[in-house]
Amino acid sequence: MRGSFMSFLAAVESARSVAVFDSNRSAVRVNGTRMLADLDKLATYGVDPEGGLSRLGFTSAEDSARAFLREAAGRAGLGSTVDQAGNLFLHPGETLPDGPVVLMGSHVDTVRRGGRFDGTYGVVAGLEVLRTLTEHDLPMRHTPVAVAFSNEEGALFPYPFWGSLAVTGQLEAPAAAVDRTGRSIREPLARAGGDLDAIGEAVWPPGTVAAYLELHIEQGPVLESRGIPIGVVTGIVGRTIMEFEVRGKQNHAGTTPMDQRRDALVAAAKLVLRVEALSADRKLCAVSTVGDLAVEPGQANVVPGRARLTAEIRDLDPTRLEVVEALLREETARSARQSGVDVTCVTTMRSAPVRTAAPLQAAIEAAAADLALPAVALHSGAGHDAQMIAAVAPVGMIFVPSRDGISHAPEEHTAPGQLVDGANVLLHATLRA
Ligand code: HGY
Ligand code: MN
Ligand code: MN
Repeated sequence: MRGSFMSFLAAVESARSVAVFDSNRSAVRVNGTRMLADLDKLATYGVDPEGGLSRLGFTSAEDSARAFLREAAGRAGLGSTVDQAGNLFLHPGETLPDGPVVLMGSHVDTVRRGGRFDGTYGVVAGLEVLRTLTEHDLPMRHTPVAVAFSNEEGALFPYPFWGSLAVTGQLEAPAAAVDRTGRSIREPLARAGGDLDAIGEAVWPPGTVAAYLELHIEQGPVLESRGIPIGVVTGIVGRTIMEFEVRGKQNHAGTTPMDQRRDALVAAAKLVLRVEALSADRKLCAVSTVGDLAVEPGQANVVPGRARLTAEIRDLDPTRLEVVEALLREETARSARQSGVDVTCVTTMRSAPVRTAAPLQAAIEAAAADLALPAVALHSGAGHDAQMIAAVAPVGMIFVPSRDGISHAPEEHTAPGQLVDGANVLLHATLRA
């Protein structure tokens, strides 16, 4: 009798402690003021006099931003580690745990004249969640770790997703990596704390990451136009980048008859329109862009002899990307023959579309519901480190609205309250991961 009364008391006590534990967990919130102050501070690194931030990967501006993150982590009693690929990890304790970990993060490098939230928000929110979990001493199944992946944008060293490719063993020929002027990545990587000769050691052993959660601004118009604060990302588009070089014949602009020209820029201009038509008119892929074009020698009185341009295509369907890439090569070769120019084409990047993990989508939805924040499922038209990590671990992504759908531009903006809401969803999704 006494035994059963004691076990009844024990059951009551245990139910009560579970209830207290659960209410502690569900009541916990990030320190929004602290996180927003970190974002403000980070917006001071890489200010471009022409507007926005030019905090390109592997530059001193990015080094300063990363130093600030390490200091902020240190002030919170957290440790920091840089791996051979230049990825920065912030973690409880002195050393990076072996795993399994729940990883939260993104990148702090920007495009030229980019915004202050793309990538940086996910890293700062990851740090804030880590600080919150530590302060409240909330037990977790897996150790939480925040990460700033190196060179996600690839704006200076044109190897986008450098850091996330390295940790997943997908980085090809890193030793040959150079910027557009031919300068090796070796020294800038070393300055960031990496080591080109040992970069293979950055690869994560299987099972290291139990879950990867990336919080990011949407960078598009869906959430704002629907008035919904949280996006649950279901998939991320794949992307193919091709670099074309068009060689014509440099000649005098006054004396060369129009029917005797081999104008590299005119041929390149036709290619620009062909790339646009792939998605805009022919609907063969979701979007297609020429984002870079250089003309040589670039003088008003010279028929251009050489033009270089990029073509970037994106879609959720890998087969469509393959078909469009092959078609663009074939049609460009045919058109070059007709125009009397030579065209070479190199595909410099292919990233596969990915689906996010259903259990993490569910964790994000449940976290938003607990916080009474409406959420909607959507896919990402932008690329993210999550896409690379999906090769080795389950990934989940949370979006918050972008004002006017603008990103990769100085006007990029998300309201402070929406930033804090997103961070709280990250916190509660992490607690469920
Ligand atoms: O270009 C992208 O989609 C990413 O922002 N790097
Ligand atoms: Mn970006
Ligand atoms: Mn980004």
